[in-house]
Amino acid sequence: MAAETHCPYCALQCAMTLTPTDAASATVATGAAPAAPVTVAGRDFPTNRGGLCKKGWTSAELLAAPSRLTAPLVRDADGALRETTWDAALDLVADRLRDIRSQHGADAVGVFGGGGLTNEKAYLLGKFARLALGTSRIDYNGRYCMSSAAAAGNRAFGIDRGLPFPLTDLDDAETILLLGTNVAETMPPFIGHLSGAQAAGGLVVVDPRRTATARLVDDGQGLHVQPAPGTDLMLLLGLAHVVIAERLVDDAYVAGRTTGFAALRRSVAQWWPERVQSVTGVPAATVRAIARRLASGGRTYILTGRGVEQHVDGTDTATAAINLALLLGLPGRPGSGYGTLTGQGNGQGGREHGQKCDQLPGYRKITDPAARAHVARVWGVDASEIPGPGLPAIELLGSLGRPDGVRALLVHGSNLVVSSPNVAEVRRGIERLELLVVCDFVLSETAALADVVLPVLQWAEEEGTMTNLEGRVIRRRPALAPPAGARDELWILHELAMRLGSTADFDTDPEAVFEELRLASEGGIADYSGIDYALLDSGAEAFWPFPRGGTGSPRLFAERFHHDDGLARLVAVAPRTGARPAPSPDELTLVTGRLLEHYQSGAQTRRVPELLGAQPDARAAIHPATAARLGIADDEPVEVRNERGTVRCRARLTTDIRPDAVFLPFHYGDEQAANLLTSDAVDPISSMPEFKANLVRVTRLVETGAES
Ligand SMILES: Nc1nc2c(c(=O)[nH]1)N[C@H]1C(S)=C(S)[C@@H](COP(=O)(O)OP(=O)(O)OC[C@H]3O[C@@H](n4cnc5c(=O)[nH]c(N)nc54)[C@H](O)[C@@H]3O)O[C@H]1N2
Ligand SMILES: Nc1nc2c(c(=O)[nH]1)N[C@H]1C(S)=C(S)[C@@H](COP(=O)(O)OP(=O)(O)OC[C@H]3O[C@@H](n4cnc5c(=O)[nH]c(N)nc54)[C@H](O)[C@@H]3O)O[C@H]1N2
Ligand code: SF4
Ligand SMILES: [Mo]
Repeated sequence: MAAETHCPYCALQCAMTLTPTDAASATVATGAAPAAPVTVAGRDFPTNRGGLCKKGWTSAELLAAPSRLTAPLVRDADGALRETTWDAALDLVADRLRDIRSQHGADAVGVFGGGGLTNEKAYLLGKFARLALGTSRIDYNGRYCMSSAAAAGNRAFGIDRGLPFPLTDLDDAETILLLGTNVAETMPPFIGHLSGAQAAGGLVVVDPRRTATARLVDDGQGLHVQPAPGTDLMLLLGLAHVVIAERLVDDAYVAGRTTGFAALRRSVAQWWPERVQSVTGVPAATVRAIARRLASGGRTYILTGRGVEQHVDGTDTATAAINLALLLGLPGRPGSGYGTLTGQGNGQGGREHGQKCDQLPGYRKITDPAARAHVARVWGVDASEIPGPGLPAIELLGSLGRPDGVRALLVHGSNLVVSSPNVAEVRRGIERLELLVVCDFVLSETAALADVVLPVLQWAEEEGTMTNLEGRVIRRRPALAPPAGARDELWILHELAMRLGSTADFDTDPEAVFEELRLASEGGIADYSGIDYALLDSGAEAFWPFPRGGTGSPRLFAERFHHDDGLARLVAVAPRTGARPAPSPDELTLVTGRLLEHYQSGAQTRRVPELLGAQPDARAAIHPATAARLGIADDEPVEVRNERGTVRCRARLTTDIRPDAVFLPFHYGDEQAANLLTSDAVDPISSMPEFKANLVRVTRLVETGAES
């Protein structure tokens, strides 16, 4: 039976139809490597209009890959991972967790979740942590992803829905400012929504690299500006300065729909374009031209991505982008708006239902007595049984194996020893753990370090819901039966909860879990109570907030923002002195990011031959002028290093990068992990680490005995 579902990877959630093949049985006869057991076809859907990227096309390859895990693994006395039965593995995990908890308290057990989990799994994981484990120590990889944009959105609008409008609204835009996002590689079908702005000559791409997205403006279709990495806050302050100085503010909107203008005006007064130029490298005339274009009154959008958000000042930078949008009256104006592009498959839903350390389902605050009382009722417990706020990801990982820290860690949907900042330190923390349990369907670098690995299902084998980058709730549907030895994560949580003696309900049926999530989210900011599987299966659109008996909300902010007074907040922000160390002359700024072919830590895509073949290893992108100065030729091995670590890889010379920067993708493990070099200093508001602007030195790697 063909299944109508969506891609396993990014938040665009391109629609696909999966049709089972008999290839799997055919290959048994021929002895060839197992082929994909389903074929993948793009399906019409507003975000992708039938298109898929390479990752989507090849996504079925992992279903029957030899590297797929199909039995629980437990580490032996001799240190090797060996297959065992589910009962043995689950009994072992429950026994060890009980021991550690009784000796060191419930907070000695930690949980690390992921933005790729379905809503049902994310919700149940949060409940499992709080009730079955009784721990406050849960956080997730969305901390590395959406936390700064979320904090900025909550602060300004009182709500955090990445795109407060359907993606197709962009189609008719005349001007789109893309800040730090490379959608042409990270969400390829997205660029179909940019063609209106391109045709109007109004696509403005802000990226220190000349990316595939930046090249979309090459034929007079807009503008690419290449600021120094980490200087977007100043650029945005400069744009606001020009808007105010040249009287381009939408005065009626600012007066009627916002607060905070006076302080904002003071905060940008000093950021005249010439000063912005001296800090960012963007010519003053360009700053003025962009401001004027944005204010020209046409259909205008400002969109941010990780390039401006994954910084120690990411929240303030996203805030500065929102301030600019508010000055121009964009949010809520038909045909205009501000948004952030959510990244992971369920990066939106995954940040709403309780994986965050300070959060309960429905985007409720765990410190709010009314929120606790509501969720306690749904969970059938006393509110006092729900722990308080835990620790954000970096602090949680920093506490691993420490006397008062986390001694046992359960990981669901993250390859954190590749994707975390300052990852050498994280690896040392993992070694100090008494117990590491990883649920995954491949032996990721993190799973390879575990004491117990529990094999889970893949997207094509499971039921559930995802919430895409538009805040649209969609159905994930199974196309085939899972391998005999793999188990649904809902079942795993249920089994562990039973073994731990929990009296709370841990349903194993996704629809039943969704029904509970509806109740738990009811009345919260992310209210799903009006949505059910039948509605989704009818093909109806379902954007949250979607209250019971109400309708969904494709477009937010038309009438009011979500603060009690209905007004948006203009928040004066300023660069923090010393937020980042200043480079010395022989240092370059390391920019990290993504390649089209690989997804995140690469745990999945490095196991797909076609994708690995296209991008087999990490390449450090260096400007030829810089390379010449350093005596590095194209393709030569180099060392990229700083006080935290060293990456050894090959150089790729390209004029697409600024001469003062070097780019590394973060998709590779071991000594090619870009995160050996990134800092775990965090944004004081969002706890986002500094992924995008770190100082490094690059040298030619002289291998002993090498020919050169
Ligand atoms: N192929 C692929 N697609 C993906 C993913 C993947 O891993 N691979 N991951 C998904 C996820 S989870 C996410 S979050 C999204 C991320 O999607 P994007 O935000 O598009 O991804 P990045 O490549 O991390 O960063 C975007 C750009 O920011 C630029 N940049 C770096 N530093 C700065 C800076 O200081 N200022 C500015 N203005 N730009 C800067 C980089 O050069 C890069 O081109 O992609 C999703 N889609
Ligand atoms: N230097 C640098 N580092 C970064 C970034 C950057 O731009 N630069 N970006 C950051 C961002 S935006 C993100 S989102 C993170 C992501 O980084 P990670 O959290 O490492 O994300 P993935 O590589 O997607 O890891 C997901 C793991 O879970 C498994 N998995 C997939 N689905 C499921 C499921 O349903 N259940 C379970 N149990 N497992 C599943 C996959 O096989 C994989 O091993 O990386 C961050 N790290
Ligand atoms: S753009 Fe994202 S959702 Fe679409 S096919 Fe590619 S990885 Fe999948
Ligand atoms: Mo992300």
